[in-house]
Formats: sequence, structure tokens, C-alpha cells
Amino acid sequence: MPVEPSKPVLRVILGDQLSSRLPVLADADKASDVILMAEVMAEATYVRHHVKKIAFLFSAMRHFAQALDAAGFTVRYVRLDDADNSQSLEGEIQRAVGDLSPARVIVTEPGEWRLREQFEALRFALPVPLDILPDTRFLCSHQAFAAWAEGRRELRMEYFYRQMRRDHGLLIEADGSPSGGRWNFDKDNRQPPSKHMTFPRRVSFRKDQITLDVLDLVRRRFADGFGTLEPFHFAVTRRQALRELDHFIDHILPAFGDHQDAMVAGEPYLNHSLLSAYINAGLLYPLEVCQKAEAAYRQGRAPLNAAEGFIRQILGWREYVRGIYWRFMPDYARRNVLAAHEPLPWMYWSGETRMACMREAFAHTIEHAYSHHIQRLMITGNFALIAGLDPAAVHEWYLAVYADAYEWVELPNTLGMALHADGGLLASKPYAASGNYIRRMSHYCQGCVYDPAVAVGENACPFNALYWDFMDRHRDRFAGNARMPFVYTTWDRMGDDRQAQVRSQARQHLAAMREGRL
Ligand code: FAD
Ligand code: DLZ
Ligand code: SF4
Repeated sequence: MPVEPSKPVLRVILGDQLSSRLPVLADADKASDVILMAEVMAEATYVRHHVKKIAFLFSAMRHFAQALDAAGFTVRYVRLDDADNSQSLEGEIQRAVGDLSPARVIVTEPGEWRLREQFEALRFALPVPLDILPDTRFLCSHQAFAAWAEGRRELRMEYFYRQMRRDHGLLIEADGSPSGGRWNFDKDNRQPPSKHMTFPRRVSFRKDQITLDVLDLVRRRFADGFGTLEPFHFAVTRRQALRELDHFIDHILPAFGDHQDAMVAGEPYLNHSLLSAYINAGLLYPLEVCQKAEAAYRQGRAPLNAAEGFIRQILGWREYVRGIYWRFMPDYARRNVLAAHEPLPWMYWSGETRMACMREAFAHTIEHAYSHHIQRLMITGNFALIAGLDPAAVHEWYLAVYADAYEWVELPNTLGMALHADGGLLASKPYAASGNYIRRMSHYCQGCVYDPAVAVGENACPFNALYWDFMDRHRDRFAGNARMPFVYTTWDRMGDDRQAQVRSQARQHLAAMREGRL
């Protein structure tokens, strides 16, 4: 009797899962199983993604599919323009199941709640089982985060991070103590910009035919998309991303720490790594990135404050925000404890504003699908916080405009860290700052029509009155916060008349903002 060939397993890989070490590939039978990858409009349009983000992901997906094919896997790759493309991930899974009659479907857990819900629902629509496997690229599983969080009165990244350092043996000495005798060297990393700072050249890659085809596709299909498509010099393969990582470790990491919070006009990158888009899409593994940074320190090629500061962002913040996301979703996305309801002003999309600091952050965003952390937190995020912008609208903007943006990482950073809309679950105090902070930490104010030293009057920096008005509005919530000493003593010392002027100035700024005059 002829032996019936075994049914294939359909193995689904999403656009931000471009890693060969995922469990979904681990036990694949190259002779019979099929890998499904699909470019679909549903994912490319659920927010108004930056065109560079779409191009980066499609090109990286096509290159990854090519590498799988070369390694002997059978890949069913659906292109955006393919005639039968149903334009949704569920649709493409259903179509593949119809065509291939697999024994089962497996997929790695998606990074966004909405997609995991869709896959849960798809289970009931498919004639075969669908299994959702854990995403093993992360260094802290859902179970491990839950075990750490359980029973704690409040969750703080710093304690989570120490646990992660111990668990993964990163920057830990033989006796179990942290390297250098301290867990955190953040105090050394807050220097303002200095004229001695240098910014090494960045790696750029020649575009191959795959990338040129994708750029052409994105130009045609996303003509109204946000941002500029070219020049385009993202790494789109693991090999290229590794080159960019090595370049960072060798030439940039040593200076990563000292001026980590600084901002310099005309310098979009400073000494940041630009690795988030690659780590989040799966081209780099977070652990290997941390290990390379530690090796640089141990070999005397990078100071400890730089290596520790860098590792803390990935091993600490990155894993922590993911833990918060999955623990508190879906309720988390709806939080708005400060009752902020101001619609997102058009300047966030157009980039047009008289405020030099905001203009610069928007310009980097539009041009590079990138702005560094301090611009996201202390410029565009800080403004959104003190102007009382609606968290859902701000969240949608951040999710759209950056090449590294996926909800699991973007939402806690926006809603929790920048907007304090979760009431302090993620960060114990609001990152609100006046023009004085921006003047100290950047060069922006020198080229601005506004004056950071002025709170009321024609050239008053909008960050000043909006900052005080924000503090005043939320006095009941923040007056007792031990991490914000002197705020209300300073405000009270201004006296009634001055306070009234400041409030009135804040209202004028908001009116100007709504009318596109700010
Ligand atoms: P570096 O400064 O070189 O840092 C090294 C790495 O640490 C990054 O590549 C990233 O993987 C990790 N990292 C640093 N800070 C954080 C953080 N707060 N949370 C998680 N990981 C971190 N990061 C994203 O990856 N995607 C987002 O969508 C995103 N949205 C943000 C929105 C807001 C409002 C804020 C304040 C921050 C957001 N961040 C986001 C965090 C951070 O700003 C970016 O990770 C960082 O700017 C990426 O640039 P880089 O690779 O040059 O980072
Ligand atoms: C962001 C994105 C885009 C723009 N396009 C696709 C796509 O066409 N196909 C796909 O599989 N994934 C895409 N993605 C990434 C998904 O949106 C991502 O997997 C979810 O946001 C979960 O993190
Ligand atoms: Fe920004 Fe105010 Fe400085 Fe202008 S003066 S760059 S608005 S902080």
C-alpha cells in the first residue's frame, strides 16, 4: 500500500519575527512543512505608518524569506501586489490552510494585543488547530515577569533590572556583586551637550534589487504615507544589522553614556545606537547585543557607565515595558488618569511649528522615522503631557511614525513614561519639564523665536507657562510626590497675580496651538 505523505505544518512568521532561532522554526520538517509570510494592507495601514517603516519591514521580510529558501525551507511568500492577496493576516492563513490542508498551524505570539485577539478568534474559524508559541527572543517570559511582579506594592524598573542582571549574569562579578560595585551609573550619564562631543559616521548600505523593488512598491502604494522614503539606508538583513551593531560597539558605545540625555541641533543620532528597529524586527537578538556591550567593557574598550547604561535600556527598560504591556492590557490602552482630552495638533504630522525644539524632533521623525529617546520623552512627549493632549491620539502618533514602533514597546513608553496616563504605574513621577530643562540639555533655544527664560509675554517659551499650568491643574495628585520637591513652593511664591498671568498665557499658547500658530 502506498504510504500517505504526512500533512505539512503551516508555520507563520510575522513581519517583526525575522529571527531564525524562533521555536516556530525549531522542529520544522524542511521536506514537508511550509513557512507563511505575507505583506498585507491590514498591517500596513492600521495606523498611518511612516513609509520608511513599511519599506524597511517589507525589504527585511523579503530578504528573510530568501534566506529561509536558501536554507532549504519551503516558503509561501505573499507580496502586497499579488492578485489573490486577501490583505489580512487571518485571510492569508485561511487561504493557505485551504490550499495546503496542513495538519496544524503554528505562530509565534504577536507583539500586539489586537493581533493576538485576532489569532485567538481565528482558532474557531480554522478547520485545524492553531497554536500560539511563546516569543523566546525576549529575556523575560510572561511567567517570569508575573512571578517578579506578584505581591509587590509597586513595580519599579530598577528592581526588575537588578533581578534581570542576576538572572542573565550580565555585568555581575564572580562574588555576585554588580560590576563597579553599583547597579546603576545613570548619575554619570546626564551631562549637557559639550563642544567636545563627536559623532562618528554611521554605516550605510547599498540598496540591492529587493530593496529597490520595495521602495518602488511603497512609493506607488503609499503615496499619501507619512514621512520621506528616501534616502533609505536601513540594514535589511541580519548580516547588515550585525555590521551596524559591531560599528556601534567599536566606535560609538564608548561615548554612549556621558551625554545620553543631551540634544544637539542638527544631530539626529548623537551617540545612540539606532538598533531598536533591528532588535524589534528580529534581525538582532537582545541578549547578543547586551553581551557584546559587556565584552567591550571587560576588554577595556568601553567605560562601565556606557556599557551599563546601554545594557540597562535593553535588559531593563525594554523587557520591563513589555512585561507591563502584557500584564495590564487591554485596560492599559484606555487609561487617562490626568483626563487629558486635547486633540493632537496638526504640527505633529506636518512638522510645522515655531518652537525650534519641536521642529527639530519632528524633522528627524519625518526624515528618518527616528528620533532619539530624549527627543521622544522630553520634547514631543513632554509637550503632549503639559499641553494635555489626548493619550490615545498621542499613542497612535508614536505607533505610526517610528521604524521601531510596535504596541508592546510603544504604548507603555507613551502612555506610562511620557504622559503619566497610567497614574504612575510605570514611572513614579511625570517627566514634565519647562523650557529651562531644554535650554540646559540642548542647543535648540539658541535658534528659537521663543525665549526659554521668559514665562509670560510675547516671546515666552510655551514650555514655561504650560509646565506651570500643568502642575497647577494636577496639584492634588502631585503635591505629595517626594520626587518633586520645591515645585509647589516655587509656584506658591509667584503669588496670585503672577499665577493668573501664567494661566492666561498657557490658555493663549493652547489657542495658538489649535490654530497652528505656535
Ligand atoms: P539607544 O538610546 O541606543 O538605546 C539602546 C536600546 O535600548 C534601544 O535600541 C532599545 O532597544 C532599548 N531602549 C532604550 N530605551 C528604551 C525604552 N524606554 N523602552 C524600551 N526599549 C528601550 N522604543 C521602541 O523600541 N519602540 C517604540 O515604539 C518606542 N516608542 C517610544 C515612545 C516614547 C514616547 C518614548 C519616550 C520612548 C519610546 N521608545 C520606543 C524607547 C526609546 O526612545 C527607543 O527605544 C530609542 O530611542 C531607540 O533608539 P536607539 O536604538 O538609538 O536607542
Ligand atoms: C508593522 C507591519 C507592517 C507595516 N506590515 C506587516 C505585514 O505586511 N505583514 C506582517 O506580517 N507584519 C507586518 N507588520 C508587523 C505586524 O504589524 C506586527 O507583527 C504586529 O504589529 C505585532 O507586533
Ligand atoms: Fe523649545 Fe522653548 Fe527652547 Fe524654543 S525656547 S527651543 S520652544 S524650549
